[in-house]
Amino acid sequence: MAPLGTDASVVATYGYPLALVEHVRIVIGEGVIGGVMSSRRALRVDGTTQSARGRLRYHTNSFVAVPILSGADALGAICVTDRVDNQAFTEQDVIILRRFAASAALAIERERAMGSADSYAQAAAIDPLTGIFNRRYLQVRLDEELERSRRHDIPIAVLVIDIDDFKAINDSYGHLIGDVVLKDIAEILRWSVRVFDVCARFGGEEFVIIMPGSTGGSAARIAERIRERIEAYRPADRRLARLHVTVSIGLAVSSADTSVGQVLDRADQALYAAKHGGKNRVSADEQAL
Ligand code: GH3
Ligand code: MG
Ligand code: MG
Repeated sequence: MAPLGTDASVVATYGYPLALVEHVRIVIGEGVIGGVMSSRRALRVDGTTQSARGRLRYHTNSFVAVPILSGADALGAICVTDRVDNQAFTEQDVIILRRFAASAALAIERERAMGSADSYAQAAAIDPLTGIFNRRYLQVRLDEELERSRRHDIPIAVLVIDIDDFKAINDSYGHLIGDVVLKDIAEILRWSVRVFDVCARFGGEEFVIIMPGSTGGSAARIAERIRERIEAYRPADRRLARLHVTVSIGLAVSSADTSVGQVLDRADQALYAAKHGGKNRVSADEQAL
């Protein structure tokens, strides 16, 4: 894990407060702990020999430091000093500490694996440009929500939101500005919905919002609010003062036997009608209202 020259720090102490040492920077390859981590070898000083690794700060001259090893990596080190009977540490003490270190290595590895599993799961669900959910997550989540809506007999409204003439925005202002607009629109969507609604980037310049428990009427009001907010949106950059962004929105509501594909399809048909009707408007599937 820790190549030469990188830092380690003290994360746990026994017998004195962590606050005394948590700021101490341990450079791998330097000093007692850094040396044990880079050499991957335990160090025992019995008090009769002087450490070759530099000045010590302990009360007694006897101490042991053992590396916490995981394969070829040193994850950390366990260091003990001041034996309670004031005797020097023995080889037997080193053996006992190695057992502790082996258990610690397993625990640290497990924590790390769980931490990275979390971030992989997060990365797999989030669109990196806008920070909202991606299409894959949306489809899984919509399936779960439809299942739940059948069990509890509650409706689900779905909005499909497509930026109008986005290609022209890219062509006039460039792709990077296009990306800024996508991020800002995602942000507007996020603060226009309720906490339990799900916003996702469905692809390109198209977004989907799932609204569990929402009827067609209340979803239509939220859709209209989103449309107005985006029409009123002005980018922070003053060079873009003349940039106007609008969206068209299609709305559908699930019924008892609707599949993910069907409800998205109906919202998409409604979106098509909104585009066809002149853009910058909300259009609802006929079953929604
Ligand atoms: P309409 O009003 O009919 O929706 O027209 P439109 O121009 O918005 O639709 P069209 O599908 O013709 O163009 C979508 C554009 O979105 C084309 C594509 O280059 C752009 N686009 C897709 N993904 C991204 C992206 O991640 N960043 C940027 N900047 N542009 C993107
Ligand atoms: Mg578009
Ligand atoms: Mg589109």
